[in-house]
Amino acid sequence: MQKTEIQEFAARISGTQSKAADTRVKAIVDRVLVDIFTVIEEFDVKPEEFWSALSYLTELGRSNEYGLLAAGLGIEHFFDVRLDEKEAAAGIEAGGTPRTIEGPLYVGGAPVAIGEARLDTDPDDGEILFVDGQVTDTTGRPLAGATVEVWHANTKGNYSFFDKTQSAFNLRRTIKTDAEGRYRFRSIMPSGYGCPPAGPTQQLLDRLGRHGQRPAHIHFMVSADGYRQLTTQINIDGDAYLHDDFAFATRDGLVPAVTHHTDPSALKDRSVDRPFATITFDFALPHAVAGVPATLIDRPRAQVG
Ligand code: MBD
Ligand code: FE
Repeated sequence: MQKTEIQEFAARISGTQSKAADTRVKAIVDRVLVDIFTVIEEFDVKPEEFWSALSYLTELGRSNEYGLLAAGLGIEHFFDVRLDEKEAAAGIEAGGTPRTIEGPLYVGGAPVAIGEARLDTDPDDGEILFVDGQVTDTTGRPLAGATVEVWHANTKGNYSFFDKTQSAFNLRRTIKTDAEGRYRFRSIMPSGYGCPPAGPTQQLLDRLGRHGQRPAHIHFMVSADGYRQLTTQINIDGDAYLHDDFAFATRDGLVPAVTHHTDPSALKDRSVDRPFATITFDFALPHAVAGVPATLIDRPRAQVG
């Protein structure tokens, strides 16, 4: 089909000529159809290839991997970059901790603790990890009573809830900052995540000649009244995939130093019987401003309790 024929056909399908209904949906469906028809023309897509693509999407839904593919195709990161641009254009104060993608493995309803928590409820012989830090505004003023939600994978790279061998909320907690805006937790060092090897996301990545690995990381959602909510992650320095993340989530400012401790007196001070690691990471939040798109995205999330 010629370009003008494609445009006329798409316009009939999407109802752009008819009475209003949802003009935004019409306009987007129209564009998507023109783009699909154009791809079919330019690449001479065979009907067999098209129906196999539909089967792929069916399987993607059946496997609950749409969110995973969105991360792997960089679409979730793309939205981060756009929000950064919108914030800059709106004059949001500088100095806030960089955002990065939420990913598909958040679960709402984790146990709440004041000031400090222990995240590892299940046995795991991973390295003991202590993380602490302070939540402040962008001038360094502490934010007491801020909410720090944290979640991460175990040493197999798996997340509780999605991995039914783990107990509920293993490696997931909500910590309220103390009077000085501080939070701290004990956990175990996570391993990097790998896409399910037999799943549809990895299947497409294979066809692109890409791996489906993420560097070891810890997710956070930080919020305080009057400030912009922050969704971010820290990466574990030294990971082979640190700057080769299949989800494109590693950003400057999100790779804190990891200190390993083996000194017997340090073990005694922490009341542990084996070597451990420490990470300090502070969060700075800009003030909330009316008229700027929200940072916390309204999207389907698992919620327990
Ligand atoms: C993860 O743990 C993750 O953080 C993302 C973005 C995608 C898949 C698994
Ligand atoms: Fe993750």
